[in-house]
Amino acid sequence: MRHFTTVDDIADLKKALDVAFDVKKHPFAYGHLGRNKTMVLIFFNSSLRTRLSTQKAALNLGMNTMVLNVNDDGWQLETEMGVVMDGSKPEHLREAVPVIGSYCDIIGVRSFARFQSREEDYGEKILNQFIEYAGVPVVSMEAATRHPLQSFADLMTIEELKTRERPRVVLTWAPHPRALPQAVANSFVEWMRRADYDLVVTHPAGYELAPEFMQDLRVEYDQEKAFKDADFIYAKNWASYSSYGQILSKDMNWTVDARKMAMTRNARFMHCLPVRRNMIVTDEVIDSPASVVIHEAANREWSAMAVLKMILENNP
Ligand code: AN0
Ligand code: CP
Repeated sequence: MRHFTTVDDIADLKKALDVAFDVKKHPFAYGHLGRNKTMVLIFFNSSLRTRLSTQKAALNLGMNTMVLNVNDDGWQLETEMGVVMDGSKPEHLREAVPVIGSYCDIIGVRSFARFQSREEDYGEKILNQFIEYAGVPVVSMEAATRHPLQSFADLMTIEELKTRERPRVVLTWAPHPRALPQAVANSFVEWMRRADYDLVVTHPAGYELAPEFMQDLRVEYDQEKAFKDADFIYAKNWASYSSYGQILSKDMNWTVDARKMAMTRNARFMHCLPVRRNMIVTDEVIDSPASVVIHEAANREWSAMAVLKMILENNP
């Protein structure tokens, strides 16, 4: 593996999980791998978990880390090719990326969907410029269409907590006051499919995910039906893909509550965080023993460490 941007960069998912559980057990056994190496973490958007867990993972591997919040600390970066740069942005990614690459051995990038154009977001313009011009391995820390470090941690969490071989995993849309990317949901579908779980997706009409992610997966539009027999309820809001970036519903009937959780097979509640309480999920559910959101967030350190370890081993 050189770059990590999707589950497709993982050749053997079972082996990758073994690596993740191994580093979770032995966090400080591989400090030699990153000796005298540096990872730069670039953020175009806010982050709590990704920033801290990825930095911690790099430190566990003996790497030095440098963090740049582009919007607060650096020059504002132009991302469009061929433009006359007479606006507010003094530097182009075309120079910034190879310069950053010259200072480090691995780059982590967080670049959300901007919702200006579906083609631009789904073309992963920013992430692809990093891959093309960095000259070093690039790790997605959530790009416009995917959040693979999150899904990897989600997969670890389900593997640790499942009570049957092929658990029923339900991805449910839930209401949110702002337009959020489809990245977490897209990735979750992609990783759960590779894990061959019994995956059910439920959301209101108009929130269908991109066909390349859904493929032959059927949507259950009745949330209560979807919850029946579920082992895991994975809640997430996303804005519409077809009416790109729009909020079509804030229907609080889709909030995950105790009445709906009671319809499941004693399911665990999952969410990538940050979560809006009493919009996505009620206090009662997120504060109940069924909620595994902290366990799930803690696994972010190990999914990041597994990915960085594999990259260091493959790119000495
Ligand atoms: C982001 C999202 O939905 O993609 C990050 C989640 C990891 N969430 C928010 O911006 C609230
Ligand atoms: N789940 C997640 O990626 O959180 P942050 O946006 O805080 O990094």
